[in-house]
Amino acid sequence: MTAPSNAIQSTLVENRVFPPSDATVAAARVAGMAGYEALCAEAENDYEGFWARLARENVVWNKPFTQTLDQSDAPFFKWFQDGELNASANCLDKHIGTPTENKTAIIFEADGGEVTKVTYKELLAKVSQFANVLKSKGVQKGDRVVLYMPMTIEGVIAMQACARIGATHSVVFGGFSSKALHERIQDAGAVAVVTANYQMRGGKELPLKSIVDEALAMGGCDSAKSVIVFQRTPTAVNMVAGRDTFMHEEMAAQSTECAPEFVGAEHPLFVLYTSGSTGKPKGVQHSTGGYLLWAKLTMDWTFDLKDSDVFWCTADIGWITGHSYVAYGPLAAGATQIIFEGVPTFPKADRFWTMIEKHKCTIFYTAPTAIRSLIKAADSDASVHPDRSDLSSLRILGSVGEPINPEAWMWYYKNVGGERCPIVDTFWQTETGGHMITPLPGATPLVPGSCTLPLPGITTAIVDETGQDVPNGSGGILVVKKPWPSMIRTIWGDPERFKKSYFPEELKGYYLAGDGAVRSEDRGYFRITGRIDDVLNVSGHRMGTMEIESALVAKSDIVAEAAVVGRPDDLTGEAIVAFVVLKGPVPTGDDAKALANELRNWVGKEIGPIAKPKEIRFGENLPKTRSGKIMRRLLRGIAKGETLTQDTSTLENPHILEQLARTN
Ligand code: 6R9
Repeated sequence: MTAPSNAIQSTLVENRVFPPSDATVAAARVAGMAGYEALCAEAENDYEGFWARLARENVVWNKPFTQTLDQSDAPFFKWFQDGELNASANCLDKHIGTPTENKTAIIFEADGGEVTKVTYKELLAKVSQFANVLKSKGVQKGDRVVLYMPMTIEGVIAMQACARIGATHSVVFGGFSSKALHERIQDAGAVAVVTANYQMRGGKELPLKSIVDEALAMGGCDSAKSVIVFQRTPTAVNMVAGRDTFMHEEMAAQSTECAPEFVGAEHPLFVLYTSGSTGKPKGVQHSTGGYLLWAKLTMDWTFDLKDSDVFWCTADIGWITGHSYVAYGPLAAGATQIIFEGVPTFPKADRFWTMIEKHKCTIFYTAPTAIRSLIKAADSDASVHPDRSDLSSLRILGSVGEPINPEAWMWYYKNVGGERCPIVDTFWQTETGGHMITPLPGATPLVPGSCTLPLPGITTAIVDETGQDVPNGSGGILVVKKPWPSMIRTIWGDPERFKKSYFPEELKGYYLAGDGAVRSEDRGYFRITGRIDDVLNVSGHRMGTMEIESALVAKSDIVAEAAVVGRPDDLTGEAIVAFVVLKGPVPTGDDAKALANELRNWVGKEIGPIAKPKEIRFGENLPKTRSGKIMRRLLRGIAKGETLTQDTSTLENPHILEQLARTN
């Protein structure tokens, strides 16, 4: 842990407060601060009773639980342990026989603009068919299935089908490389892989199946016996006899009924890999009961979901936001949701705005990085400005993935929300399963750039390195003091790493989020100041610096050593800067450019395009302490273009700094 840095800096300090309108408060599920405070008080007075009540009211249990929280093996907390349920039954079967059964569950808009809709009843039939396909392949309760899918209804069907038979899914984002995919298939010990022949992105057909073939050919994936391929485009792909089959052919042969497999509340619903501070990605394991409770309840609380809403979360199912607020939360809450394939800038940078108008979206949830790029696009081309679309259907806006700077917040508020829609700036993580700190649209007065206050029952706090609370106004380490139902259960196959990463001894058993934060002196509102570990946030995607460093040094024919740091970036939040020591001489001019390009592409192949460094600098060495530690603090300064005024007294090789700064 290092001292929190103020990673995202803003030129505009916005002190205005935007309280919800009286009408919004009157119509809200959690009405006004009094409503919020009443829930907080309930949690404070009887923590377990509070969660037990919510779990009974929001989750359908096949067998009710009798014990709410088991702390006997902390930090391996267990929630609702003797209860039994099925996540897919909670998202689909629950609505059958109610008016929701014929409601549109998903409005899917493809990259090319084609729209497909499914009702809850139709979705249940498809999920059941695919669940039967998985069973026919021998997939059993507790088995892991890796999904490498595009953003389509079929992606959600595959996730729900796994849940239906009690298999644990592990979705790998379609932008990851074959090597990253291989590592995840192997770590999870997956018995099957579900993929598509291609995915469509910005009018281009990008391969998925051939990447699965490459990953499986790397060896050590013997557990993976079948590959099921969704035919997204007509283009043919190589199919391995006896291993690969087409999703539509398999589904056509199966019944539309499949009884859900009931599992214990702690049964792993999914493992989702995310970047940590070491080179190896962590398989974040989530439960079924506690996770589902929070996915459903935060739909109601944070988004104030009503039956008439059309909800749109733009996240990909490859990330946690796409798990909680595409694949599970909206369905568990009976919402109509939009899913989109492609990018916000194709065919033009007004895709979001035209889709909101066309589908009469009421709740829109996206990432600051998307907003910033659309601001830029609208500034240079008035025809893609949100004012060209009718956005009057919107009533609530959301933000997730990284701190939203006040300028972007104000633009979003004015130009998208018409100064009418509250913005819920939701702070949370892969590990937290769902929202942690966020305004409630009908309660919390908003302050741009602040995620405001924790949800009821969520005990976030800011502490120093010894776990002592710091006063408001002082920055510190963000922790969660008490366990909560949707928290990470363990790191798949590595319980020791789980304990060390999230419950370090010096923090008194608190959950360490890995972010720095500060609370405002007047309201006690939280503002996240950025990661305090070696994790970068590039366009809302988490990337471990060590992961990128490992990829660079894996190019062992030319690279001797590498250090990766983040630098603030107006568009992507943070940008990746790599300092590289080559085995040969330090290159200059065109040689340096060519080598930098080669290394960038190499990293793209090793991890995925999102991990490509924006800038690569070469030096004959890296700044190191006398004990040989790389001084990243200094590298961060150089990456930002700061003049070298920092303390370099512990540095073994101070001249190296000038060299690295000069290549600027
Ligand atoms: C949901 C998600 C988690 C990290 C987290 C923090 C950053 C997410 C944020 C935010 C400030 C917000 N983060 N939401 N920072 N304000 N509203 O993004 O999960 O991919 O695991 O990233 O993202 O740094 O620690 P994940």
